[in-house]
Amino acid sequence: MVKEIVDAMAMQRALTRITYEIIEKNKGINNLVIVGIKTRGVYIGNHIAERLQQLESAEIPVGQLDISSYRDDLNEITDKQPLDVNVDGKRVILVDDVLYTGRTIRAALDALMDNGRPAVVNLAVLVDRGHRELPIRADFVGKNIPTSAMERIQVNVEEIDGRDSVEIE
Ligand code: 3GP
Ligand code: 5GP
Ligand code: MG
Repeated sequence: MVKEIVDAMAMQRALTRITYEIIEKNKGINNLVIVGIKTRGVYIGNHIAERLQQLESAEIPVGQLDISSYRDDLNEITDKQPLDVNVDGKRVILVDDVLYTGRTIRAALDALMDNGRPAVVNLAVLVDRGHRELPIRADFVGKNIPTSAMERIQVNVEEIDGRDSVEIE
């Protein structure tokens, strides 16, 4: 059974709220860089960058981070460049679609640190579904969705899935 819990409108509002929170916490947008974790984190990061542009009239760089070679539970070896943006000395907003065990974020932090020394790293996620296995939390959360381990959250983004929504199955 699939149930839609966040529709396009609610997703837009959540991302707009997160954008305001980012501006408030960083006292502006000076030195900000968004780093989206592939795949859907990148699209969510782009949405936030668009809002920042509308609200603050400034272009924020959006990088893409591929953490596959940094995971502790998968042994994927790639020779691809994991990060395509400069984070040295920047205020980094790391963006992912779903936060679950926290292992992806742990890997993402490793990948970031291998590519420079960010001044600050904050985490923004569209959905926090609980079940953390590491001491990691998000600074900006679109929606907290308590789940059982058997449930799956499906995040749909317009660019890949043809619509913006969050479903639980
Ligand atoms: P994403 O790369 O766009 O984030 O992990 C590969 C894809 O499978 C992810 O897409 C994610 O959205 C989706 N997915 C759904 N449920 C799970 C899950 O329980 N674990 C992981 N790792 N991915 C899941
Ligand atoms: P973690 O590493 O925190 O366990 O999981 C985070 C990553 O796994 C996210 O990037 C996300 O893509 C994926 N993930 C884990 N659980 C889910 C889920 O229920 N739904 C979706 N869409 N992605 C998930
Ligand atoms: Mg993801």
